[in-house]
Amino acid sequence: MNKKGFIFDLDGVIVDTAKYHFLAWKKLANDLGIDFTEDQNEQLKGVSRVKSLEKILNWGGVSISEEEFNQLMDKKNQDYLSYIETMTKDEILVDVPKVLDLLKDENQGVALGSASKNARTILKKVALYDTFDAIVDGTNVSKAKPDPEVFMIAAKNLDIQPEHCIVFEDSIAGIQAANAANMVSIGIGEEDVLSEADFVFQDFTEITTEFITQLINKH
Ligand code: B16
Ligand code: MG
Repeated sequence: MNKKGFIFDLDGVIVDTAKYHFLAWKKLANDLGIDFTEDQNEQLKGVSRVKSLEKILNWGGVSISEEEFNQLMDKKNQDYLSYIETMTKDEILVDVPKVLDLLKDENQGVALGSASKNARTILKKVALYDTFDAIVDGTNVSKAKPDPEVFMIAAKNLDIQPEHCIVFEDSIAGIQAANAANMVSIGIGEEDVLSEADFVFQDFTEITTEFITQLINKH
């Protein structure tokens, strides 16, 4: 069968919103008297908003009420939304449109599989909302990556079997989710970090037409 499902993570694969998450989490942490470094931000990649705040509070040894927790989550998201407000298609990562165009030309299924509850807003900002045949994000799932739920729903919405799906991911949790879903996992980033992936590329400039054609024609 040569119609496959190609599922893209958002942050770190299509756009670099990690830098905006960093600014918003850093402000929140510092306001609570907690240090927050770029290394810690790395550990929040692909992690849901709730789990991210839990980790930050844990690192700082701070405990708060449930009400305050919810207020902080809201505040962080308001800050984050103010950063993504000005995003344009110039922020799409290099050569992502090249691969999306190729998949569209080849009539392949193309889906988004992101942990972010803001994914639809971001896709509209960067003018990619209509590119995807299916969009599954943090508002559609009950279990966070590394649970395969987000990618399983994407495959179902594309009407393509999981074993005929290919996932592009920048986080370890996301690669584990793709592997658990029995999909081909393609890591975007550092080889040593994403060693559990079936293939790893630094970015989309390294992904050739031949490679995509092989994935399409694979049994
Ligand atoms: P939000 P992805 C993830 O996006 C980010 O990598 C992660 O840092 C963030 O906490 C998570 O989305 C939730 O985002 O607060 O917007 O719901 O990589 O799965 O596209
Ligand atoms: Mg990501």
